Amino acid sequence: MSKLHKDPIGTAEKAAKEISKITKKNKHDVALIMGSGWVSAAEALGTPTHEFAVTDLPGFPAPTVTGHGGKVRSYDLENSVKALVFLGRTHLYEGAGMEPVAHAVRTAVKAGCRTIVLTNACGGINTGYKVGQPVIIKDHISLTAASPLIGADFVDLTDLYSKKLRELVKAEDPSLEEGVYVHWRGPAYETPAEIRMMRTMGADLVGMSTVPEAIAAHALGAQILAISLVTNAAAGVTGEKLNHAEVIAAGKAAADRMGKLLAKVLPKL
Ligand code: 8IG
Repeated sequence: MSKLHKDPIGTAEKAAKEISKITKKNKHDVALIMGSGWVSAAEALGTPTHEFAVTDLPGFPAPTVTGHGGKVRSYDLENSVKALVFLGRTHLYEGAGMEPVAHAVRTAVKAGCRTIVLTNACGGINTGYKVGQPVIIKDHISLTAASPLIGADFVDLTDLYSKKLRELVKAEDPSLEEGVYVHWRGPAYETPAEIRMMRTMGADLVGMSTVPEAIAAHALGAQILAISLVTNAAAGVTGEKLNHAEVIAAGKAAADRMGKLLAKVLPKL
């Protein structure tokens, strides 16, 4: 590894050891990264055995965006499934590069998690979507030209968003649709012309997260489930302007349904 880069996997191993120390659990099974709007959905998982600040672990920057938690919780779910839940995440647009973006999922994999569940709030490009609708991510298009991987790590992304896990979630809730998610660096939202370009490319959803985490976790052997919550119509779809407060409000309104879905699905992953 180039000396320009730190040691991301080593730092994740250190963070995972710290989680074991804090929770007195030698491993966790599944991790959940809760994006904006999803934090209150975590309530449906019951009472965590432990809660601590991400900044108690090595390698995590303090959270910067309103609506994001900066907390980690450990849960003992049904079927003795141990779940690690990160409330909030770091985004590429925060400007610190890919390492902090990928750190939570790398830490989770090093803590033993074989399954990573990524949630986010996003814009709806598909005009059939309604605000407040959850959509399972079936594939992605990366428009950031940035990767969390460094060096000749030619990881296969054919089944990045595990078909098996997608089928399992749809069995729980057959009304759920699947879509293609575009990763946009932000922090500015897209122009209407960019949204038309994305729709032409085959995209249904657009957001500023999830993709680097999915790639980094899959490169370490984890299977991925990703669910988006459509909290606004993408630019130009309705003629309305986009604002962050509306996104937070739409997330809060849907949190109950999301929480119940996650509580049913997590112990089965
Ligand atoms: I919430 O419309 C949310 N996040 N890029 N575009 C992009 N990210 C988003 C959007 C959106 N809404």
